[in-house]
Order: sequence, then C-alpha cells, then structure tokens
Amino acid sequence: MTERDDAAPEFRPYHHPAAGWGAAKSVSRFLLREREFVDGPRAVQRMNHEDKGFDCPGCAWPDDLKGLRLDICENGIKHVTWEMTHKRVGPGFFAAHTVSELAEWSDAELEDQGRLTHPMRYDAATDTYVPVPWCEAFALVGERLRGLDHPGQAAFYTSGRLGNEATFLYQLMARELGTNNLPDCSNMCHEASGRALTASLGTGKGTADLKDWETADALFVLGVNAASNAPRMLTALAEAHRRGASIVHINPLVEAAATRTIIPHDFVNMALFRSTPTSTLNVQPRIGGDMALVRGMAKAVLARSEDDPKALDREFVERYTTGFEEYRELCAATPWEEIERQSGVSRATVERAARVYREADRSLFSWCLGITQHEHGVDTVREIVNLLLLRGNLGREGAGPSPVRGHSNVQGNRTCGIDHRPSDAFLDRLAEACGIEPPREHGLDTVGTIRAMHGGEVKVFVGMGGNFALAAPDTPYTAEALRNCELTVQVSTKLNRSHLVHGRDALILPCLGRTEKDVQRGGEQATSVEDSMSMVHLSRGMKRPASHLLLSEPAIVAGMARAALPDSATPWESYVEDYDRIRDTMARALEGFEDFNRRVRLPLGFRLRQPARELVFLTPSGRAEFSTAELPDVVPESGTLKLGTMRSHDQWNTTIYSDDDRYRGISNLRTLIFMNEDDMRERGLALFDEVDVTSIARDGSTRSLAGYKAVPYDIPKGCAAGYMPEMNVLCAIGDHSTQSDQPLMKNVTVTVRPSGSTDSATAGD
Ligand SMILES: Nc1nc2c(c(=O)[nH]1)N[C@H]1C(S)=C(S)[C@@H](COP(=O)(O)OP(=O)(O)OC[C@H]3O[C@@H](n4cnc5c(=O)[nH]c(N)nc54)[C@H](O)[C@@H]3O)O[C@H]1N2
Ligand SMILES: Nc1nc2c(c(=O)[nH]1)N[C@H]1C(S)=C(S)[C@@H](COP(=O)(O)OP(=O)(O)OC[C@H]3O[C@@H](n4cnc5c(=O)[nH]c(N)nc54)[C@H](O)[C@@H]3O)O[C@H]1N2
Ligand SMILES: [Mo]
Repeated sequence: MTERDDAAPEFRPYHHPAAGWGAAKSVSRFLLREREFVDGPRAVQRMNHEDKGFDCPGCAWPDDLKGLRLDICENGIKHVTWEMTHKRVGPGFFAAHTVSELAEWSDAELEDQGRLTHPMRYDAATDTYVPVPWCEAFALVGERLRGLDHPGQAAFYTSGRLGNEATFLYQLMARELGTNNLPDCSNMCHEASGRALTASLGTGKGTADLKDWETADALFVLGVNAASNAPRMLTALAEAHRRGASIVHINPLVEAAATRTIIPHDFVNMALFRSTPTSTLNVQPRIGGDMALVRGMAKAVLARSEDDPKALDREFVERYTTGFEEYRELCAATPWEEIERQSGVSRATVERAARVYREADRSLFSWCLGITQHEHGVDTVREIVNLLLLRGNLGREGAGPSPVRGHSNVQGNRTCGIDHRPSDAFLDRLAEACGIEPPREHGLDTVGTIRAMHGGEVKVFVGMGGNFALAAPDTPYTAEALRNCELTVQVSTKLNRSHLVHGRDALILPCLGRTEKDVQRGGEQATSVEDSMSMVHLSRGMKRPASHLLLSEPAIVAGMARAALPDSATPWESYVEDYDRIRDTMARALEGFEDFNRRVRLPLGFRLRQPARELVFLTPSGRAEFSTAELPDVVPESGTLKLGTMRSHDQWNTTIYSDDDRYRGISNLRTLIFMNEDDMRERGLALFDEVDVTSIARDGSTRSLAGYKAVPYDIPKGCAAGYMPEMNVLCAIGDHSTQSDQPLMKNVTVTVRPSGSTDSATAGD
C-alpha cells in the first residue's frame, strides 16, 4: 500500500468476468512485492491437498471433494503469501520505535514489517516493547490471572484461525480457571446463523455440503461478496450454470460473482478468455430488506399452492415440521405493499424469484454477513429456513441451508468449545472427559467483553489471533476498554494495531503460522480444522518457521495454563508433546469426534454428523420449527441512509493488501462511501466530492468520519456502503442485535453531507 500512497483515486466500473486473468495478474504483482517468487508457488501447490498439505488459512470454503484438483483462488494465494513473507520484525525494530511513534503508522505499514520473531513485553519507562523470555512471559500471565478476585475478570478472545487442538486446550484452560468468557469473531459474523438454525432445526450449522452445491437445481446467494470473500464459490456457481441450474443473487450491490467468471484452474478457458455466467437473476433489496423479500417469496409459493398442490411439499410439512398453519396465516396477513416497501423490491420481481424457487426440485440457500449483521439477523435466517421447509428442501441431496462461514476454522472453534453460552450437555461431557468442574454461568461475548473492560470488570484480555482493536465496533470505545486492562496478551504472527492499543502491562506472543512446520518432542505435528460444510481434516505446515523462537498455539496455551493453574491435573506438557493425545481426549469430550485420530487421517478427513440433515431435529418439539416473526421496519428515515460496512477485494478483515477494490472499479481509495446517484444529487454531490459521514446510534449519540469521498454506485436509494475496519468508528457499542448480540455492522443509520457544510442546508431526503 505504501508505494501507492500518492496515487490518485480512480473509479472505472469493472466489466470483466470475475477471477481469470485479472486475478492471475494481481497475484503475480503481490508475490513480487512480498519477494515470494520462489516459495510462494511451491507453497500454493501444497495448499488444500488431501492429507499432505496445509489448509488454506483464507476462507472456510470446503476443499474439492474429489481431492484431485488444485482448487485455489487469488485471495487464498495472497493470504498464504502474506504469512510467508521474508520480512521480520524483531527486537531491533521495537528498540528503534516507541509505541507512541508506531501508533502514528498506518495499519498497512504495521503489518508490512513482516513476521514477529520474539516474545515481547511492554516497558512503560521507555514506551517500547522489549524482548522477554517465554518463561517470564508465561509467569506474568499466570501471576495476573491468579491475582484476580474471580476468574470472570479475565476474557479469552479467539479469531477463527485457531486449529481445533489449540482451541480445545484454550477453552479447557478458561473453564478450568472458572470462566466461560470466550468472546470470538463469530460473535461478529455468524452468531445469528447459529442461533437461528438451532432454534429452527436443532443444529447450529448448515446442512448442505459440496455435493449438494453440485446437484441443486436452484442456488440462492444472499449477502455474500463471493468473488472476493469466498472465491472458490465461483467454481461451484459456474458449474451450476453450465448444467442448467438457476442462480439467484440477492444483494443491494450487484457483485462480481453475480455476473460471469473464468474459473481460475480452467486453463483452457483462461487461454481463450472464455467466461461462464454465474447468475440467472439478480435481485437488489434495500439494506436489511431480505426478510421481507423472503416472506414475499413464501407468500407467493403459498398462494400458488391453492391451485397447484405441487407448489408445497405437504407430506414433508406434516411429517417433519411444526407451526406451519401459523406461518401460512402470517404470510397471508402480510400485505404485498408492506413486502414491497420493506424489501425495496417490486412484487413482480419477488414473484419471479419465488417462481424460480417453486419450479426447482432442489433448492439451496447460502448467505453471509449481508444477512446476519442486522438487528433481525436471526429472524431473517429463520425466514429462509421457513421457505426451505415449505418445499421440503432439507435432508436430501441438492437442498438445504448453507451459510458461508468466514475465518478458515471459525466453525471448528465453536465445535471444539469456544462458546460463551455452552450447553449443559457439552459441559457435562467435558467435565467427565477432563476431570474438571467447569463453570455453568454463561460468559461474555465480544460486545460484553468490551463493555466489561471499559467498566473495569474485566482486567485481563487474551487475544488468540486476530486484531481485536480494529475488528471490534466503536474503535475509540474499544481502545479505551483495552487500555483500561491490567494486562493484554496478543498471540500473533504479525504486528498490528492491537499491540499498540494495550493494557498497563502487555505481551506480544509470536506463534507459528499454518504454513510452518510444527515440531514437538513427539515429532512433526499436524492440527485439524473444520470447513463451512462440517468436514474435519488435518493441516500440516511445511515451511521452516519464521524464527526459532516461535511456539505453536497449543504450546502457548499450555504455557499460560501451567502458569495460571499450578495445581492442574491436566497433562498440559504431555498434550503438547504429541497432539494425538489432545485428540484422544477430544474424542471423549466432543460429540461426533469418536475415533478422532483414525478418522482425521482418512484422505479427505471426515464429516461431522448433522442430525437435521438426517431429518432428526433436536428442537423442543422434535420437529423443524416454523417461525412467525413480525417484519422489521428497515426503511431509512427521511434525510438518513442505511450504511453497510464491508470488505474490499484487496483486504483480509483488518489486513489491507492495497487500496484497490478491483471488481468494484476502485483504485487507490478506501475512504469512500458508495451511494445511489439520486441520493448524491439530492445532496449536490459529484464523484469523489468530500463528505462527512455521521452515524446516529439508537441512544441518539453520533459519531463521524470526515473527508470521505462519495462514489455513485448501483445501489438502492436510501442505501450506502463503505469499508470496514475504517468505518467501525461509526458502529456504536450499544448498537447490537437483541436477537444475537451481533454488532449492526451492515445497518448503520447515517447522514451524509458535503464536508464543511452545515446540517440543515444540505441534508437530503
Ligand atoms: N479475501 C477475503 N476473504 C474473506 C474475508 C476477507 O476479509 N477477505 N473475510 C472472511 C470473513 S471473517 C468473513 S465473515 C467472510 C465475509 O464475507 P462477506 O459476507 O461476503 O463479507 P462483506 O464484505 O462484509 O460483504 C457482505 C456482502 O453483503 C452485502 N450486503 C450488505 N448489506 C446487505 C443486506 O442488507 N442484504 C443483503 N442481501 N446483502 C447485503 C454487501 O453488498 C456485500 O456483498 O469472508 C471471509 N473471507
Ligand atoms: N464494521 C465491520 N466490522 C467487522 C466486520 C464487518 O463486516 N464490518 N466483520 C467482522 C468479522 S466477520 C470478523 S471475523 C472480524 C475479524 O476479526 P479478527 O479475526 O480479530 O481480525 P483479523 O483481521 O482476521 O486478524 C488479523 C491478525 O491475526 C493475526 N494472525 C494471522 N494469522 C494468525 C495465526 O495463524 N495465528 C495467530 N495467533 N494469529 C494470526 C495477525 O497478527 C493479524 O494481524 O471483524 C469483524 N468486524
Ligand atoms: Mo468473520
């Protein structure tokens, strides 16, 4: 990024297919910059390869079931290369720069320093980080944790990279200490999906797998920017199109995946510039309008079923579901005018989408943050399930719900115990398998932890990966919260903002990345991960570690645990010597992990059982449950817009690779706001005019970003979009869903006015 700082911003709408040569060019530029021409391509060949390679640390899209094809993507390559950079940030660097000085650097510059090499401790006298031996670092963590009045004064954050074995040890440590304060990144992404699917179907995960993607007659993709954030989905979409399936994209923006693609590994098509369409219908609801849209589709299906019995799968509904009559009445009682107004989509278009659904024998629904990061995220996912149930699109091939998860192992983290609201059944089994007495009281999630740190109730914060200071909402409030801690510990691979926004004491603990060899006393180790579709398989690094001082994540957890729990009967040391021993305990403690060590070594690993997939519903009624929530009011008030914060093509959450967003036609600019042309005209704005964006929180408080550039975009009137994490400043800490506690990152009420103007003169309508 630094090299392009002075370049002028550009906006040139993108008319090429997604992936293909544009992606290839971007990758080679990136490899060159990271000086990885030798190792990068070799590593990439080892990625996602049956049991011999490592799992791509990028997104959670599953590996090709055939296991033969190199199914990789531009952003996965960037992500791996980012970890394997030759640059290093060691004690010399920290000695040369005070923390106050580093705080002035941009986030991209911080990460660009390379891999962390030494454990470091903050020294207040010199305002620098100084090297600290591992044993002293662990001793400090142990001392502070033991010194707390009660274990609830500590919180243990997880970013979704962490392998299953380290995850299991981490939650075990927290629970042995006596707390369920296990905030994680899924509190910000798919908490709503988990809660909705549990309520409706009794399983918190999707039921579809890649085979289902390959056999569905209709694919519905809601609120995902697939070409950037799950690029391997492009292959599934293009193949679906080739075999004649319908593909409906539901998104306020027409993203690149909703047009055409050149499948990255399809070399013949790459050579001939031959692209495949990836969409048959694009529907652009207003931000937050999806629930009304899905309700409308259900209404249309039900109306049709009065003349056409085939429109509804009555047998399925009667046999496996409950609450159908109430839902049918609710749909009938929801007027079309309300559906049109709340969705922002005409009745004709809703009916068109409904017809695609009705005419398909097998339908699959996929979604991501565009659906979940709303007040009514849970209700919307349940509404999607309602629609699926109407036609028995569950428990059979080619059908079902398929949420696209974010971080590569975020789903595995939850499976292996990162849950601030664990069930009694989970805790009972953990207690039995590990001989501990876990706490029963629910713990704090991400927003709860920030508030508790701010209020002084949480004093020790441990971040297992991630970049909490930037990823969390309300950046200045979160910074105050972290600074209020007695001790912050960040287990990281690269320097980031969370190292500079720290507690009175602070540690940076550098760990091995997923691409690196992990050698313990028992030999070379592999760790397991679970993808979006519940496949668990082994990941084995092959690169020499970035520094001989790096420890593996299981070793770091064990080091902290032994220092904090001197009387623990858990064999921490023995676990770290050989991860098979951790897996043996996991096999006893976790549902579905029986015979773990053998099954995880099968060529493609194994799939965790999904009861709902087999039409077994672990709900109170023992059936799939229809929901009957009222439609929320999502129409922006006069003068305001609804803003969704999202990722550019060239970033990985808080890691920014460049200031470009290729598929949206943007170069050299991140401080922008995409707006509807009418909304711009009403405010007297032209392309790149500078604006002040002010958010209005539920409690009436306001937060502002000045000097953003307006960009006219094909987005419904009343809606706007811009980039996280810069825009997290606008997300008020109190604005989280009452259904999921997820921050409302896709639903921020804002006013936009030309920079320097006054409120009343220019606020549009
Ligand atoms: N390259 C890359 N890959 C990634 C990530 C990354 O940062 N970079 N992040 C990973 C993580 S942790 C996650 S959780 C996922 C995130 O994957 P996405 O969910 O794709 O992430 P966002 O960029 O937030 O994009 C959300 C999409 O939702 C749309 N949207 C906004 N509001 C609404 C709405 O109200 N309704 C509908 N239907 N759509 C809406 C936006 O237009 C955008 O297309 O990706 C993962 N993969
Ligand atoms: N406004 C807004 N905010 C959002 C979102 C949004 O859509 N809008 N999305 C939310 C979502 S879905 C998520 S998941 C969060 C992301 O939140 P996080 O997961 O907390 O953030 P990342 O940017 O993925 O973390 C990057 C850091 O992880 C560390 N790291 C990388 N690899 C490893 C590893 O192998 N081990 C360890 N220990 N550390 C490693 C590096 O030091 C790097 O700097 O952001 C959330 N914030
Ligand atoms: Mo995420």
